[in-house]
Amino acid sequence: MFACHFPRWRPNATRKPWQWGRFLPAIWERCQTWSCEGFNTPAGQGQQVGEQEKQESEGLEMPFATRRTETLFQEQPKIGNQYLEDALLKSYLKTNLPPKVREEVNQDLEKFGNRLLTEIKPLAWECELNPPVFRQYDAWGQRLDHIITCSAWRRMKEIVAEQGLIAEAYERRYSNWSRVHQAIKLYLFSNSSGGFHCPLAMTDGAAKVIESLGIPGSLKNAFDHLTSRDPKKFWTSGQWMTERRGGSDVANGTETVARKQPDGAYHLYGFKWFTSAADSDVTLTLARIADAQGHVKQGSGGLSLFFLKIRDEEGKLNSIKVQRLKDKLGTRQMATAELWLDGAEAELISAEGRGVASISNMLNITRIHNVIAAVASMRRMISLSREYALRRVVFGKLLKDHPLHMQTIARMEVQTRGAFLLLMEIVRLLGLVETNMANEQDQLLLRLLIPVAKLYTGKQASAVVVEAMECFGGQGYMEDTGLPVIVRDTLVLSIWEGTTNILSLDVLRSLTKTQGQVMAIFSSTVQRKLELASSTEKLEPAVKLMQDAVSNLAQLVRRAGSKGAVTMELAARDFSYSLARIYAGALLIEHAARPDSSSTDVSTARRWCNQELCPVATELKNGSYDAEEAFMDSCLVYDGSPGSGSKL
Ligand code: UCC
Repeated sequence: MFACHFPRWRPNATRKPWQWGRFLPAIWERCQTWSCEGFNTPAGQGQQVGEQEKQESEGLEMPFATRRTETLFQEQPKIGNQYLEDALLKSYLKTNLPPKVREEVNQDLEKFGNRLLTEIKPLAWECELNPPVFRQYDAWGQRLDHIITCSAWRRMKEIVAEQGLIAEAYERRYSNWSRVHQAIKLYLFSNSSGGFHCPLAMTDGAAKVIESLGIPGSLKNAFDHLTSRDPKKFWTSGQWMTERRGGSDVANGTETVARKQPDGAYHLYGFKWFTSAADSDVTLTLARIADAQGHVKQGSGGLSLFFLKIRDEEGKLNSIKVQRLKDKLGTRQMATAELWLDGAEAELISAEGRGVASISNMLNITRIHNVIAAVASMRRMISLSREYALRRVVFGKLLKDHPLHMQTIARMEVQTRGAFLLLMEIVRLLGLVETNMANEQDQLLLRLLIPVAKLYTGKQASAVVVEAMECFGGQGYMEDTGLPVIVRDTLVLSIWEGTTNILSLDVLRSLTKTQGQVMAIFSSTVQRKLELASSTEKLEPAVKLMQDAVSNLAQLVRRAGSKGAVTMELAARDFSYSLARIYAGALLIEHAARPDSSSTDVSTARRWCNQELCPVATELKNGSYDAEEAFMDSCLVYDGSPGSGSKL
């Protein structure tokens, strides 16, 4: 059916084997234009190919020419200034920022976009090619525990200080809009950061914790370093929460013990299993304070929060031993280590037993950074895909002229736009909270939306980057294109800072803590946004779908009180997805209802709302959260395995 016109080239006796090899590139090049009947083949093309082939076989030297093998047969996709090329970002700023702020922010972002292209992106690639190296001993057996980072990584640290990527949020020169400004810079930076966005996330989180403690005198110096614009002064922070027994279950898995010293400081003893950016200057970590008899309190109430410097002025480690560096799937540019704390000197910075609640301030910031990274990865892969589609010819025409290919990218674009507006909403709310301009409702909404956005965008990003990799065919799978780096580095986003299920349970935690009040705020906020669109005819179908989803959700929440804990847990993930889809839908509709909105804004909102907006309602109707279904889940998982006997 698909009779392909292969080049009629046959090896013959007079042709030497080395000549066949020289002919292969010509065949490959021809492959780019092979026509297949059944596909859209321009009339007469087959005949043209035949003619060309004849000419080539007559002049054998031409296809064998080295010149031809060295000719690039596919141009690589190139990206431009990522700020200038981001239509939604620019329209968001135009709609929301006060004119004076917008003008200044616009200039800064344009300049930053250029610097990213010319200076920062090449450094990121260097970071990828020169991952950190661990040197445990010197030639004479002396213990060193040196984590050696490359010069590009160290340069990155200077640049982020100069650019004020942390400082911007704490100086608040644009009042409540400072967080939006910072988040956009981080969003542009993320995929050109060579992994440096990770220490930045934790640095921001540490500064936030210190600020929320009122910047006590003992931490003033650290706060100044963490929020400095001076490259010589700027410090980064770690966030050591994970131990061998506790990644998610920090409360029960943390074994590190803190012993109080006569001078009031503490010495920490324990083993930290994952410590990201282990080359940082300082860190926050959790430990259990031992009493005079050496006893510690177990559980969440036994954990306290500590601040420590990782090295002293001479660079000597603070009674810390590096066991080894982690061998990770991605984020290889950044040193993640296993560390022994062998009496590391630390300062207690929370009330005793309030460690988890205190470090939550850090978690909520790093989770926002996670959202930034997720949206940035999606955006970068789409930018590359759409650019490639302008260069790559298949089946006789550019990829951009293949409707199915465009549909694939457009679907990713819709997902990315929803995620972007969700991100902007969170940082907008954070900015209001930090400048005392938020009411209680804003605060509760922010508390709810952080885990919702983190879990949802982490999953979206993983799906989008894998889909986008396919837009490059086999090239997408090639290491030296840099595309697999983006894919690998994105896959961690649904894991670190809390997995999807842990974040879903955190969504329930925020509901329980407010006795459901936060859901009333959620619904009324969504309704308000929908009302703004009520007079926009083109958005009517989308608004209708949203209203149905909101009412399904409200019904479900009303009935939730009578459901048991298992049902709530089983519904947690679908419930969180429903919140994400509904809230992002409302934001897209609100954006599309602006007087100067574009047809793409309207189309995005409509397309977003055509997906299932409230999966939790459907699954509830299907009985997916019933006890029998939970039992069947286990049966399915263990079907045929040795564990099944005990289950059935
Ligand atoms: O992976 C890590 C480093 C990676 C590198 C950083 C990359 C940054 C990425 C940026 C992109 C470039 S560090 C490890 C990350 N680990 C986690 O995320 C832990 C995941 N597990 C959880 O989140 C759990 O839910 C826990 C640990 C928070 C659960 O702890 P508990 O103690 O069992 O939970 P409780 O008892 O419910 O909560 C204790 C208190 C409560 O306050 P009170 O006592 O006043 O009622 C909670 O309301 O903490 C409060 N709380 C929170 N408050 C708990 N979570 C939160 C929250 N998210 N926000 C506000």
